[in-house]
Amino acid sequence: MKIGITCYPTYGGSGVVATELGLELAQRGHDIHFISYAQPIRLRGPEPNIHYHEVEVSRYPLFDYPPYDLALATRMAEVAQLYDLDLLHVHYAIPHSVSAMLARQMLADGARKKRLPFVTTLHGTDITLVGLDRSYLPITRYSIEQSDGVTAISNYLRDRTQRVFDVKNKIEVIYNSVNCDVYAPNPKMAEEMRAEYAPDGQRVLVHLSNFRPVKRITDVIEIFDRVHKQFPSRLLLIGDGPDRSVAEWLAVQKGIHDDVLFLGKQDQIYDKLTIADIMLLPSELESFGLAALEAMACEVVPIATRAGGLPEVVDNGKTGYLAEVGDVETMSRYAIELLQDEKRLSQMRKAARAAAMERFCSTKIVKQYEDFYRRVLERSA
Ligand code: GMT
Repeated sequence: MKIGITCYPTYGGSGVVATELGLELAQRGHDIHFISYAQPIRLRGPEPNIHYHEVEVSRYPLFDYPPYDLALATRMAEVAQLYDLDLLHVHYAIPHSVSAMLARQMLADGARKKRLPFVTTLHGTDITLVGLDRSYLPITRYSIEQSDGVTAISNYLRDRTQRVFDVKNKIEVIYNSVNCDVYAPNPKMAEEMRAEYAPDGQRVLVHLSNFRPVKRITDVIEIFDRVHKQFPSRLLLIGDGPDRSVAEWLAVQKGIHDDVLFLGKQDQIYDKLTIADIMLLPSELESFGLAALEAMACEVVPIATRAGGLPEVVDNGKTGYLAEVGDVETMSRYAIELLQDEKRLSQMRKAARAAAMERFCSTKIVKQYEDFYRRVLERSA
């Protein structure tokens, strides 16, 4: 198949999922065309069957708000025509789904009457936060209903979209995935990383996010502070965003700043995961929690909240731990008990990786998308 993929190319789970899916599809012989305003960060150099088409957004002085969605729609239609795409797959509804809808219409009404069905994958905040804004809700609902196929990354997100948006079309759940060959324990890499980040044999906890309020970064610091009192340990904070300074301030207040390493945005995270024991993800809400899955694949045990889709990813007590949002005492207790019990820690690490491989490996999930695309193409023929 010839597939156009649009996503947010910067740091964020939806862009990562879209890019990894594109790479996996390309390896399986499909022709993949990424269409976005910048090259997706996880696109590692030239790859067979992968193409990238940049969307230029005009900065004309009249435009206080440059119309990216229109430039994207135009580029989608051009690329689809030029490379004879079979379908578009857009990740994150706003505004990608609306642009795809316009591109489909332009081509259908054009001289060559080309068909261009599009699939929308919902990732979370496009529904739970942004989509509920009154200025976006009606058009988001409309573009979802107009999609030739809709998927959501968890049952939680599917149910919430149906309930809150009251969309009429079927939403299929296809879980997020992880490349289990890249995200895997790696003793050689671990040695290098340990020398850099935990040279004195400290325990390593890790957190990965965009540091937005929904991630509750101060809870991460609170939990680490309690663990740090019990064990020599380090906290690796990967990512950046609006709550970084409040986290830095709290770490200084608690006198643990030297052991809290702010690594900023990183193109690669699997290397850092090789030395971590525990991933902390105390989010207010996660529609899926890709960070927890990436950790599990690397044999890092997630301690997360019982929020949104996280219980579909983490099996409490088997592949990680779940607690109520804001319950830093319970999450700290889980971390301390686990680090005190090497046997239990080792069992849980293995169980976490086994679950990642069994349920979420990209080689399995990519087949679900291929099957879904085929059904969409058949339906819209
Ligand atoms: O978490 C964010 O704010 C970023 C957002 C995104 O678009 O990257 O993440 C959402 O999509 C990820 C990939 O599907 C999911 O793993 C995250 O759980 C989801 N975030 C939320 O639901 C808050």
